[in-house]
Amino acid sequence: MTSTLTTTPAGDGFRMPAEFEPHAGCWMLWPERPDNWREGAVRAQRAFCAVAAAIAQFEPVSVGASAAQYEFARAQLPAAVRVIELSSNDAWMRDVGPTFVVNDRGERRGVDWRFNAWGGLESGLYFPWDADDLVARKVLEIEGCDRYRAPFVMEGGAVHVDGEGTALVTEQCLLRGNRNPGAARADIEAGLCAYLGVRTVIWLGEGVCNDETDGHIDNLACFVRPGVIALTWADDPRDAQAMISRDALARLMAARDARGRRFEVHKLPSPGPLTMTASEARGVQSRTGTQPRRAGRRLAASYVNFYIANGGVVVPLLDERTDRTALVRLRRLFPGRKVVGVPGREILLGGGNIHCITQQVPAPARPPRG
Ligand code: KQY
Repeated sequence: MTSTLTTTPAGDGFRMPAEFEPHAGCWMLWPERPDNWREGAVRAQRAFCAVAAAIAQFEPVSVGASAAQYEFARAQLPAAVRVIELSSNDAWMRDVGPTFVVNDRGERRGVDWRFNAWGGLESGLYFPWDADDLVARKVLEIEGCDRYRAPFVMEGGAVHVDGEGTALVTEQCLLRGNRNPGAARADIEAGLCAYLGVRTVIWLGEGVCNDETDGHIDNLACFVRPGVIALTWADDPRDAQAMISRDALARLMAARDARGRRFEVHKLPSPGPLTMTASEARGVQSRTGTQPRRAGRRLAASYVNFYIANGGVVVPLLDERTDRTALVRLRRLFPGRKVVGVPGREILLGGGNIHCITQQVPAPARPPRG
């Protein structure tokens, strides 16, 4: 049986490991809502299958699907992928799944953040979100992990860690006030330190242009290893992304991580700008309570939204003009891993990408001998 703990991970000696540390596996959810995924979600389902298959080359993958979609999902996904009946309101496992934490005695637990669909009734993306808010708890039961129920709203895509005490976040997302009204920067930092076991929080400004999550960090920048960061970059000064990325770079160059290191920052090209076509927008059903999809709207496309697996990196392919450069740079950044590109446009049309639809389960740390 698993328990809900009333202490905090940091207080109990737990920390969130970095994504580049070894994994026991990966969790995803099966997309189906027709008011977010065009054409009844069939194209997104194909894209999710390709992502699951790519990750399954490197580590075990589990996919949660609704009762209505279970049989179809099981038939579409590779046999090596475990499919489990699991309700959710959409398919963003990064944000609704647990954030796993480990200690140095080989124990693993999970943080179950409160979830309000990226902004609640004021500015969230859909209503209701009650099934999403139960996903982390269910995954933790299946994984046999004790649970910390965080007393504040957070999403997994809103934070990256280096596993050595540093967290990376954006002001646009965490200071907007639609997650935790009234919470000041210091309150948020205290929450991240207590629930992720970090000591230093580095604040970037805005996230990627038009990111409907209010600028999640996982679309803008991420750790490649401790002290090394990949940052989405636009050269064209007429592109609004150029100023956002320049500001992020300046902040990163001025920052020090929890161990006092300066950062080495590597730029990944920004695709596009890409926009939603009229036929793509027409394929999404409109529904009261869900944000509408409009033709011509700029998509929050980013190669930084990749997933690091055991021995692999799974990267969204987004634009023929920039895909090759992104892959070449990522291969240089991850010399010990196989970098695999998977078509990402259908996932992007739903508002995120490969990192947003995945959640790693870290391998328990090896307890010290003796
Ligand atoms: O990027 C994410 N982490 C989630 C995107 C949610 C989009 C909902 N339409």
